[in-house]
Amino acid sequence: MEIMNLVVTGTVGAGKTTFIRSVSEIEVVDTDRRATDEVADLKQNTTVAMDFGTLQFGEEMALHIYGTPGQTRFDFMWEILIERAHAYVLLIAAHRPSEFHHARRIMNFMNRRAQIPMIIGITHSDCEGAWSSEDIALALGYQDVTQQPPLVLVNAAEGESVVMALVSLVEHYMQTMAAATAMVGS
Ligand SMILES: Nc1nc2c(ncn2[C@@H]2O[C@H](COP(=O)(O)OP(=O)(O)O)[C@@H](O)[C@H]2O)c(=O)[nH]1
Ligand SMILES: [Mg+2]
Repeated sequence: MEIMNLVVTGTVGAGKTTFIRSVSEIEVVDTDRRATDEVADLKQNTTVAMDFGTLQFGEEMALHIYGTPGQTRFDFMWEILIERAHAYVLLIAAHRPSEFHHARRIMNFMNRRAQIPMIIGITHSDCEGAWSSEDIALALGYQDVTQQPPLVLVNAAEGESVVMALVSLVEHYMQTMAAATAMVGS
C-alpha cells in the first residue's frame, strides 16, 4: 500500500477543515478551538494545530490529508507539514477578495519550502460576490494561463466535490512525476 501525503492549505475560513471532514474515513482529529482573536469576526472556531484525515484511493493507495492552520502565527506547522508532503492544494474563498493577498503569501511560503505539485481549489464560488477563476488567477499573479497551476472549483462541504478535487491533485502529481522521469530519461 502506497501512502500519499497531501496538504490542504489556505486562508482562515476557506474550507480546509470542512474539506477533510467531508471525505475522511477516520474520525477527524479535532484541533478546532473557539476563536478569540481577529478570526472570531469570521467564524466561531478555528484550527490551532492541524486537521488530519485519511481516504482510501483505489486498491493501491491511501491518502493522508493534513490541513494547516490558517493564521501566520502557526506557520511553524506549515513548515512541518509541507516538507513531508507529496503535493498540496491551496484553498481560496472566491467571495473574499481581501484575502487573496494572504493566500498568495501562503502559496509563496509553501513553494519556497517544497518544490512539489500544487493545485488551486476555489471554494465559495456559490456565494454572493464570488470572483471568477480567471480573475482569481490574475490576483494570485498568474498573468499567463500556460504557467498557472490547475484551478478547480470545489465546495468543501460536498464529499463528491472534494473527491473530484483530490483526483485532480493526484493526477497533477502523477503527470508532473511522469514528465520529470521523461526528462531524466531523454
Ligand atoms: N457556501 C459554501 N460554503 C463553504 C464552501 N466551502 C466551505 N464552506 C463553508 O465555509 C465554512 C468555513 O470552513 P472551515 O472548514 O472551518 O474553514 P478553514 O478555516 O479553512 O478550516 C464552513 O461553514 C464550510 O461549510 C463552499 O464552497 N460554499
Ligand atoms: Mg480549520
